[in-house]
Amino acid sequence: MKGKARRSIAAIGDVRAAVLRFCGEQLSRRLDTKPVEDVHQKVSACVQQVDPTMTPYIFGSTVVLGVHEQGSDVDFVCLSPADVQDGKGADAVSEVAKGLQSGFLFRLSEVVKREHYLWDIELVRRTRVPVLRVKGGLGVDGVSFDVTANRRNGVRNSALLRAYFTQCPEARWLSMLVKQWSKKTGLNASVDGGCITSYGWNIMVVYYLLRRKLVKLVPVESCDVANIAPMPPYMPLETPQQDGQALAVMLMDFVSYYLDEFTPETEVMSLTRAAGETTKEMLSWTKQAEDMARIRGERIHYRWCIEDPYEFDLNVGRNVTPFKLMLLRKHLERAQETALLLLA
Ligand code: DUT
Ligand code: MG
Ligand code: MG
Ligand code: MG
Repeated sequence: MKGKARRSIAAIGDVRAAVLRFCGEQLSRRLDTKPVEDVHQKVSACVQQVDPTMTPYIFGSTVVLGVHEQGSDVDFVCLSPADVQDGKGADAVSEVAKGLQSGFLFRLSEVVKREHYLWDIELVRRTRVPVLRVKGGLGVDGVSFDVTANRRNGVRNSALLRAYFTQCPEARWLSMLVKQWSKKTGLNASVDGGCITSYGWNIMVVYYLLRRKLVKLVPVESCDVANIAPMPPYMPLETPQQDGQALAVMLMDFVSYYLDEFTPETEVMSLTRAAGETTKEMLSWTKQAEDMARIRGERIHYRWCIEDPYEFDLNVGRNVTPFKLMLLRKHLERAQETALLLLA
């Protein structure tokens, strides 16, 4: 992004202290995955009643970060033995496939209602992926979760992110810092008016690490559901090394990479090819493709391009409109002054 005008940049000593404070706060809380294991058991028991051949797999932040952050939801997908055996297979995207998934989730919702009448549940069929949403109340010890069916891609992409984050000790901390900043600024899609999912922010973190050669490329094909456990092991977090110096430098460098070096006009954040090699032109992610999508009644933007490693032709940044891109730039500028709002 251009426009290097006079910007004040947080002093690295202040950033280091703020980052240590953030990590200290996180480490003072419960981060183990026992609450997730408990929910996993309860969900498994319900799934068993609907179809004993289906297995609920956990994906999302529990897998990616290896911890359970308070307030984060838990993501489940129920897979059949055939889904698992063909663990590198592409996910079906047809309406028929979606209908079958909704059918399974409906039957599951009936069982869940019967077994756990205190849980607040909602079956959402109209989204790209049908999902059963369960809001944590007293009944599930405050843990909220989503259940989907027959889709391997979330399990694969979570394993891929985990394989990156375990290569570099600062990476998980950077991911957590970026995620909480994206939620505070309203840029995270989980907030009303937000535009990039936590998943998208994680790909951005990994793409930055690849660009800086802080991690090695993990072939996307190496993630095979057949070799992935339904419930991933807990990976305790540790206090950052060197009093947080390396992490502080990395955080500030992440912001300046996306402000001043990344070229959204031509470049695509992609984990599929060597970092820096994927262009919008190669993927035909052009103005014309935006117009074509609009004719089909979809709103897809190619202003901030994040290639999904497993879905065909899907921009994870598709909700970044020209206006949202401007907001993103403003928030990044402010992040440079405030170290992702840690000093605000
Ligand atoms: N996911 C996709 N495609 C998307 C969004 C999400 O495959 O466009 C999958 C992968 C991801 C999981 O859902 O690992 C959960 O996504 P979310 O955005 O909720 O990320 P999270 O890491 O679970 O973060 P949070 O703590 O905000 O829930
Ligand atoms: Mg999640
Ligand atoms: Mg989420
Ligand atoms: Mg979720």
